[in-house]
Amino acid sequence: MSDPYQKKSAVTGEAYDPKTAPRYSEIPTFMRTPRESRLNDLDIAIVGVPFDAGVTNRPGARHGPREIRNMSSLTRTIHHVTRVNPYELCRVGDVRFTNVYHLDEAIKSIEAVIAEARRVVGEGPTYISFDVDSLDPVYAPGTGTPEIGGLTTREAQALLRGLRGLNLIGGDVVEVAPPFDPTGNTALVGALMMYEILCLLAEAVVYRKE
Ligand SMILES: [Mn+2]
Repeated sequence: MSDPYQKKSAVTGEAYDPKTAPRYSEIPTFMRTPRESRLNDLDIAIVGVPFDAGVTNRPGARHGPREIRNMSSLTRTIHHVTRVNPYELCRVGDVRFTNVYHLDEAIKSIEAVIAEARRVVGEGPTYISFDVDSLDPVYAPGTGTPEIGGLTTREAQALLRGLRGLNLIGGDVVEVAPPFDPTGNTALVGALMMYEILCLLAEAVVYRKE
């Protein structure tokens, strides 16, 4: 079996094999995917939006994408629970953010939250936005608006994994603010939540093609 992570740039055809280099080397990209300059030929584009002008008090999340790129080198190719390999299913790239950003703007049991989310979106095209401040600050202190009594990382993983099979078209992770994240743990958590969403998206892309 060929190495599913062995890739060429979908845009330029340039050979790219992140596995040949140590994780801490090379220029960091999201999940060590090829860095692309345009969306053509990609199934899933990962985009970092360095923006925090809309926060109520403490800016800093503009540094988030770069730090998440760094921490995301820890993610694996194959999801250890679902066995999904998004890079085998889809062409994934880290695409430069160039557009102007337009700002717009309960704890039941996790099962109930999942059921309600699935009921609301049904079969329709669905976008997942994951705010890292939904997590308790013990897991994610590096954010502009920490709130105690938040979700655990385990609950958040269960929640995201409960969204398998939806008609997903995109997703994001917001509010990772490195200036308030001295251990780097929030960036790590952000990277791993991004990877959960990437796996969900990859399956949705394949489902729509079939
Ligand atoms: Mn928030």
